[in-house]
Amino acid sequence: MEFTHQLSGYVARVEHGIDRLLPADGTRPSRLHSAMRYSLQAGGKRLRPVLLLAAAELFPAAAGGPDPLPAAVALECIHTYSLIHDDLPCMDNDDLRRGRPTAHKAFDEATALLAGDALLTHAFLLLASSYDPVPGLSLVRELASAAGSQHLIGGQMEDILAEKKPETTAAELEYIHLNKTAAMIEAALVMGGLVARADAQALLILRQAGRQLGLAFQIIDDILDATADTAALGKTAGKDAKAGKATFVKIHGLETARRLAGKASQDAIAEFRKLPGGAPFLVELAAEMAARTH
Ligand code: GRG
Repeated sequence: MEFTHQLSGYVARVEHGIDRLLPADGTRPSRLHSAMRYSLQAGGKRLRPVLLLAAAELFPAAAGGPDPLPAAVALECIHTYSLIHDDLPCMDNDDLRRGRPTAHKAFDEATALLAGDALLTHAFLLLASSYDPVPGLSLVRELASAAGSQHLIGGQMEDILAEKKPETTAAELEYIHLNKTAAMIEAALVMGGLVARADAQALLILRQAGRQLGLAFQIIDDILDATADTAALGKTAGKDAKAGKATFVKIHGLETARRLAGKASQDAIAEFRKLPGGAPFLVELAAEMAARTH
């Protein structure tokens, strides 16, 4: 109960932050700002910003330090841009996201493309205008790295290339998942630590925990794509198998995929326990994630 209460508190802070920190509805160009808000305010689990806020609160400096909320919103802006672009006809060509028509279905392709671009840019505007050079510069570096060509975008590129190949190896799939998915989850925890002036050792623990949690998250996403239905997921289920995509389920089978997800979650939990106070909220979040059904 305590966990659920804390989680809904973090999510409410994120929702409020999104509303406050995005260009206001109705301001020019209103079609673009509506499209940005349409995708960003469509719900979603808010996993990454919640991780950032929870990580920041582990450290005593957080109390008198800068507000982690703009960094949390910046991270969700980047995540949402990546979903908008991923759904475009030139990529996954999907109709449903977060239980609603995708941005290019609700608006049009050009508007969806621009809304994604604008969310990406807005993330860095938020960081640059909300923080002093310390920790602002390190936040910019962390987010740019996680979202850039060697992580999020690089993982997406390799994923697209893998779809065209007859076989994907387990190592190639792990590369895709670590970069397309885990890097942003890793960045969430590290950025929380950076805002709260965590020391180098704590930042390393947050990074390692994020990598394992991100891997677990994506393996579970693969399992859900193969086993859950569209209504429960709020996005098209069974899409990976239909597209012949390499997934943990396809390469390792359902049982092994479940075992690997369990192992990655446990590894993340072991790292969280090394953090100040044993990070009970993050430990429980990792355990809940392992059991998620959507
Ligand atoms: C277009 C640069 C670019 C990248 C796209 C995020 C992404 C990379 C693709 C989306 C497809 C996918 C399965 C990505 C793996 C990460 C993932 C599971 C994203 C969905 O994140 P959730 O489940 O979504 O946290 P919500 O809607 O809850 O925020």
